[in-house]
Amino acid sequence: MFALRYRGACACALALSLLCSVSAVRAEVQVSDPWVRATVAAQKASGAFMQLQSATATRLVAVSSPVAGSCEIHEMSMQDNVMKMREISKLDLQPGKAVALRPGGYHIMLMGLNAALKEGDTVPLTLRFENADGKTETQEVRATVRAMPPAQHQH
Ligand SMILES: [Cu+2]
Repeated sequence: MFALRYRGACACALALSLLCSVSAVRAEVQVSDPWVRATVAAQKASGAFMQLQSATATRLVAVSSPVAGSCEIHEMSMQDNVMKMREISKLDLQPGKAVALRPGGYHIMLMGLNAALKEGDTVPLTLRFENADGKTETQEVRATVRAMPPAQHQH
C-alpha cells in the first residue's frame, strides 16, 4: 500500500515538474560558460562551474541534474590557513554583478553520479532561482564536460 502511494506521488511530481518547465517564466539570469569537471569511473562526485549575472536581485537556491543523485551549492573558504568547503543554502546575486563559480571558489557539487562524466559530454543542469518577492524560476543549462588537472578540487 505504501509502495503504491509512493509511486503515485512520484509520478505526480514528475508530471508537475514537466508542466512547470514548459510554462515557467524564463529567469533573467545570464549563465555563461557552464562546464563540469570530467570524472573517472569510480568517482562519485564532481563540480560544476559557470558565471552568473542577473539584471535584478535574485539568489540561486537549488540545482538538480539527471546525472547526479543530488546537487549542493558549495563555497570554499580559508579556515585556519586551510581551504575548506561547505554547503550554502543560497548564493546571492546582486543586480548587474557577475558571480563566478570556479575551482577554488563557489561551485555546484554533483554527488552520487550515476556514470563517469567524459570530456565533451553534455550535462543538463536545472538551476532554481528565488527573487526578492520569493518567486522561484528555473533555468535549464547545458554544461560541457572538461578535463582538468587533478588535485585542485578533492573530496
Ligand atoms: Cu564541493
